[in-house]
Amino acid sequence: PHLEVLEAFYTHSEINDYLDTLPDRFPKRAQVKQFGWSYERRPLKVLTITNGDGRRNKPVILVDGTVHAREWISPSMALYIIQQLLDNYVENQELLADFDWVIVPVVNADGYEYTHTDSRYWRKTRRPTSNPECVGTDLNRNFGYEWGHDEGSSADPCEDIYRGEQPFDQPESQVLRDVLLHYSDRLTWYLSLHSYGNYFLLPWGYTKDFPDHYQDMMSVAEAGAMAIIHSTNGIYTWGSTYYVLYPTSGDTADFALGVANATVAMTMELPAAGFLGFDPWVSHIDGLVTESWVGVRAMAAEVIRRYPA
Ligand code: 0X9
Ligand code: ZN
Repeated sequence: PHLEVLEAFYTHSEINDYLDTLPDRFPKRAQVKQFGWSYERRPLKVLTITNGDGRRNKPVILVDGTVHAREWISPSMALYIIQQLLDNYVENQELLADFDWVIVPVVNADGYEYTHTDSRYWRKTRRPTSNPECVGTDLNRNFGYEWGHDEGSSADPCEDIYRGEQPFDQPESQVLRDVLLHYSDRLTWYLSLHSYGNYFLLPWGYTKDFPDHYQDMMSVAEAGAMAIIHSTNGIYTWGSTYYVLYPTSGDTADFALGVANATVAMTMELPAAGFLGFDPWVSHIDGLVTESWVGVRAMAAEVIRRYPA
């Protein structure tokens, strides 16, 4: 069945069921692979979208969602991107001519499920820690590039930015690591969907130094921000995570750039909505995802223009 992305928020199993329908509906263009399981044994699925021309090993745009459980607009946005590329292909075919898209709508499956059933503002995973009082690790502090700095992460299992005992000691971060490394020989753009704040955040998170090619990444972010500013009511800020937001160490974007060889690595903080910012109403989804798509599409076009296959 088709998922009405604008009409509801969906659970992890509903999203997985939907992903599984796509290869049947788009046999030449959609492929679903399972890269592993969450701690509570939920299957973690990865969707690959191509234009079906049969050309192999095109450069890749890799998008993930729901690294943080409570950020519900993130999976909705991942699903909206999927539908733009599959159902609205005619309008977006230039985004798939020379690039393949790889989409992981829900990374933190257990945490996301927990926000539906128990605790709406849960952020971390659901794996127990060394402290019997406190559950869960922040996947966005658990990645193995410059992991473990006290600036930008916490060693305390009760904190929301708990980094884990070891890098990649969570099955979900292992899965995303494996996906990133699987495509690391052709990873042009890594985009991690979070909320909230209207930011395009670039590495590094762990240091105030800037990476090589920072200006090129800034140009991509600027293209997204300008497109949104010009054609919607939105407004975005872009720059290094360390300066624009706060220091983070062991996050996915730093790993994508530092280890997985991404040309451009970015965290997109989608807009706030609802009571605490993480909890848009269903009626907000349409405006949020259509505005955000303007930015994502413009950045994809800029990536394709700057880094032609
Ligand atoms: O703190 C985080 O993990 C992210 N913000 S959130 O409010 N969604 O929790 C920001 C991480 C940004 N890091 C990099 N872009 N390197
Ligand atoms: Zn987040």
